[in-house]
Order: sequence, then structure tokens, then C-alpha cells
Amino acid sequence: MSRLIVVSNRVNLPSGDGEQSVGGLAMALSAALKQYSGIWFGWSGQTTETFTGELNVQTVGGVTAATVDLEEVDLEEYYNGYANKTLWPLFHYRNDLAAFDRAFDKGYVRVNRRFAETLAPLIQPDDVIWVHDYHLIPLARELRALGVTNRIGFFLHIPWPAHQVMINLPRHRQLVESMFDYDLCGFQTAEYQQAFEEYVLSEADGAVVRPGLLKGFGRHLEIGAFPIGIDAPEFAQMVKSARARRMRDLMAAHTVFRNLIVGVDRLDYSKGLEERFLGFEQFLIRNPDLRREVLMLQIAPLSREAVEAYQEIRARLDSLSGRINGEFADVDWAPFRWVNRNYRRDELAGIYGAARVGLVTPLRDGMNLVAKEYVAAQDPEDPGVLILSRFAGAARQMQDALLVNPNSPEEVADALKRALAMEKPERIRRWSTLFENVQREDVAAWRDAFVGALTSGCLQRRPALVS
Ligand code: GDG
Repeated sequence: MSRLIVVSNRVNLPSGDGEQSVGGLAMALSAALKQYSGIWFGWSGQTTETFTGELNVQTVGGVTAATVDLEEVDLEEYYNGYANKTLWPLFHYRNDLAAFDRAFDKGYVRVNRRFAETLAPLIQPDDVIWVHDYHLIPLARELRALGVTNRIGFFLHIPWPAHQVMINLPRHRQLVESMFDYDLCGFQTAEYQQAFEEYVLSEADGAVVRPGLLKGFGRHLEIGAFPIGIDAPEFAQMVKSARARRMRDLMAAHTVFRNLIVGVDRLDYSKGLEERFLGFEQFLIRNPDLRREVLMLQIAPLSREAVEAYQEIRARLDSLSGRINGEFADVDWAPFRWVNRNYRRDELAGIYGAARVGLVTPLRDGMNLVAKEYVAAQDPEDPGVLILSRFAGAARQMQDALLVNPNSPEEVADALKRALAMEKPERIRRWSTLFENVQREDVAAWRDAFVGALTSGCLQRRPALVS
């Protein structure tokens, strides 16, 4: 293999000093690219009046990035529109929030074409191309139309929804059919892979030829489950860093005789923050004797602020957090801290390390890397307890967490009580299994499994089947 070309909507180069942009995908890709010579291609984050396709190339920390500016209307229709107002809510089972607008659809196709036209001239014959996430589902179709015959893989970082949910999307068949221009499509879990199979079986005259090889739309596609992980060695170093230690000490000093419960999420309705706050409120209502023994800290840096649903959820959370503190706080104590700042990763490692409970309760999540970071940051001799939503992809690998239904405040409250009362031997036993998995199935294992399957895939690009 000569080079790996990674394509994602945004390119976030590593800064190498623990200060990195927020988002699981950015974390995972910068870690993956450190290992391969190649290019990371995507949108610069800047807009211009007219699209020029001019490339900006720079190399930072061993990773070469090639970025392109988009037009304002692209941002509206493709990024804020089809990606974040249509696909994101729908794939997270929030049909009620999904906007279906043909202008978004057109913008999505246009930007995928623009990406393809800008990228195609950079591609050399032996390059392997790895496309990421829901923003770029039809990219392979556009590249193929330009004559690109290289192997192209796609990885979906978010859930693949159930068939009955998927068919709410206008033109769903066209979107899924475009996936058959990839050589390999990867999902976070076997459940999402299965949901994809079910769609193809019912909507595209499909069949499972053998495990991992699907027929549909008269063509073949390799598929697989590749659960993403964190950069475990990097995280282990960060946990030991001076900044992480300082932060851990600071948090410990603020919670003397109290247990810290921590949540860290991008501010997003899929993360179940409202339900989590209600769960914590339930805990306080039902356990008056424990109230003064806890502090809940929720860190939630703002994201996608241009999308109305994100402004609305923020307003609701502001009011809910105010209500909880108003109801329970005393002159010398308040149970809840709600912070919308973005912290450095090494500081986050320190905060996780100081927390007796990691509360990770998304309503739906492709994987959820915070759960894994929390585990990686614990003191092996006195680890905290992870409470994890059953509906996070991570739940499949992390069965030793306390698994909860995030929609039930009572269940969350019960899990908090149980976590806080858990004796050290049980905490160590549960944590050891979780930690072992976080170490083993880390981002390097994910990357190698996907790239391995893409490069050595026994399936050569096949001509359309003759029916
Ligand atoms: C998508 C999928 C999938 C959070 N706050 C701060 C901060 N973060 C970092 C966390 C973590 C990342 O952002 C969030 O990753 P998640 O996986 O939890 O969630 P998404 O951003 O929704 O990611 C998800 C992931 O892609 C990878 O495939 O797991 O299911 O939705 O790394 O630590 N980082 C910094 N400051 C913060 O305040 N520096």
C-alpha cells in the first residue's frame, strides 16, 4: 500500500500539547493517521464567496492535511442542513427533529461532488482511501464517476438505524445504493451492521452471500463491525502528566468528604443530558441522607450552535440545572455544576481521575469514547464506577459497567446509589475487565482492523451482477 488517504468533513490536526478540538472523530483520526504515511483531506472550516477548489496543504505532527474552503450556502445546506438537521437526528432516532428539505439534499450531493473533484487529482494508483461518517456517504459514488478505481472504504461513526426508522428519509434508497460504490463499509457494532443488512435485504433485493459479504442493488459490498477505541498509550501518558495530576488534586480539594460524579459530552440532544439531570434530581429526592455527599459536574462544550435544536436544548438544560440547584442547594453547598467550557484533554483526564462515578448516558451513540476515557483515567487501586447507557455502542464491549436505560430517571438514580455504595473489591473487579478491553480494543486496533480488511479484502471490485 503506498498511502492512506483519510477523508472526513473536518480536518483537525493534532496540536501535540494536549489541547485538541472536541469530538470523537477528530480524536480517533489524528491518532490513526500518525501511523500511516498519507493525507487527511476535508473541509478547512472556512467559507469563501465562490468555491474555487483551491487546496491548502500543511504538515503538523507527522500528519499532512489538505483542506478546501466551502461556500456559505454549502455550510447551510450540506453541513448544518443535510448532515446535522437530517441525517444526525434520524440516525439517532430523533425523527421528530429531522428536517427534510430538498435544498439540503442538493447541497449534500453538491459538496460530495466538490470534495470528489478536489480530491481526485491527488489520488495515486496505489492509494487506499478511507472515508468517514455521515457527511460523506455518497463520496465513493462521486469518485467512481470521475474514474477513481482505487479501493475505497467507509466507516460510519454514528448508529445505523433500524429499517423502519431509515425509511423515513426521502430518497433513502439512493443514499444506501451509493454505499455500494465502496469496497468496504464499517459500522461500530454488530447491531448496526445487522440493521444495515436488514435494510438491504428488504429494500434492495439483497442477500447475505456469506458473513461480511452483502448483495444488494445487483452489486456486492463487504461490510463489518469495527468498534472504535481511544488512543490508549497516549491517554495513559496524559493521565500521568503534571496538568492531569494538578487537575485531579484540585478536584479532590473541592470535593473533600464528597464524591464527584462526572459527565463530559458535547452539548447534543443525543447525549441524554436532560434525562441525566432528571436522574440526578431523582437521586437527590430519594436519598436525602446522601445529598451532601455528592457533587455532580457536567462538562458540555457547545457544539453546532447554528442549528436551532442545539440552541433549544441548551436553554432547557440551563433552566433544569438552575432548578436542581435552586431546589437542593444550601448556603454552603450546591449539588450540581454545569459548565459549558471546553477543557484541555489532559485536564479532562485529571477530572475523570478524581470522579468516583462516570455518568455516560446517551440516548443513542455510535460508540462513545468518553466512557473509555473515564475507565482509562482511573486509579487501578481505587477505581471509580462507570454508569453507561445500554444504547451506547460501547455498552456491547463494556458489560462490566452499570448498564442503564437512560430514559428512566429512576434507573439512573438507582445506579448512582449503587455506584456510590460499591465496595472497593467489586469496583476493582469491574474496572479491571473494562480497562483490559479499553487497552486491547483501542484506536490502533480499530484502525489496523479496518485498513487490514480494506487492503486485503478478498473482494475485488466486481462488475454489476447480471440478474
Ligand atoms: C462521534 C460519535 C463515536 C468532550 N468534551 C471535551 C472534549 N471532549 C471529547 C471527549 C471525547 C470526544 O470529545 C467525544 O467523543 P464521543 O465518542 O463521546 O462522542 P462524539 O463527539 O459524538 O463522536 C460517537 C465517535 O464519533 C468516534 O467514532 O464514539 O458515538 O457520536 O474524546 O473527550 N475534549 C476536550 N475538551 C472538552 O471539553 N479537549
